[in-house]
Amino acid sequence: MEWPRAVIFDVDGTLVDSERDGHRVAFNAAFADLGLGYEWSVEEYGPLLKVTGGKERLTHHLRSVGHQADDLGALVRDLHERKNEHFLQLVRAREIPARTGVARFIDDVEASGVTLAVATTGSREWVEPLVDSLFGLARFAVVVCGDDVSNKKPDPEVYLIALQRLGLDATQAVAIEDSVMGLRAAQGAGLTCVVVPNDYTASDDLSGADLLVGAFEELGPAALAALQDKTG
Ligand code: XBP
Ligand code: MG
Repeated sequence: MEWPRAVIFDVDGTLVDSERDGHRVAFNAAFADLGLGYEWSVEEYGPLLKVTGGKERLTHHLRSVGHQADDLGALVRDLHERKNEHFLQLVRAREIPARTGVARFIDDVEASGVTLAVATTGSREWVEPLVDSLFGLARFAVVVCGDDVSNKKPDPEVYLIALQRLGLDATQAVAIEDSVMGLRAAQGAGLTCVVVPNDYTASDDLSGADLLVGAFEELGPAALAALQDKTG
């Protein structure tokens, strides 16, 4: 397959259905560990996803509720470490599922000789075990995480690093995303971007996507190749 040379996958909401019953549950368990009395419902967590990065999301929430702390940064780091440990327990218990159809799509893309990569805001400490348990980490030539960037999505930095490590320019790869923040990051890096929305992101303004599909079952190597003609 001549084009694309690589497909770069987002993680949360794209490779995995990880937010509603995963990160959100883990954040709530971390709040409970410290007896803070906060609990994010399924409904209120959706808008919070517009703040990318777990630590940034915690900081945003604590400031928005006027939480008084001597050292807010230390509290956020403690909560986020606890959250990631709770999330890793869910990963080990295989409670975080792959999105429907994505494993087959990965198989088909890989069988076409296309290089696989990951570009996520998530923390490496859980990204690697989760991707390994569901798909096999070694299949991904490059894995760039939130730890590796100064600016998280919608900043394009994570995708620019992925392209640099792949040794490709933006015209040679395609990004697969679930959200408007991810779409902006990918297109900000000059990438063609396919969006497969989910329950939390279906209401995002995804009109700028180079291809918008309702499910991974609608996506295959041929659909990707056809994008080259469209985007030139
Ligand atoms: C989604 C995010 C992440 C996760 C939580 O990442 O914004 O912050 O919600 O993970 P993406 P961390 O869609 O780019 O994969 O707490 O590890 O940040
Ligand atoms: Mg995502």
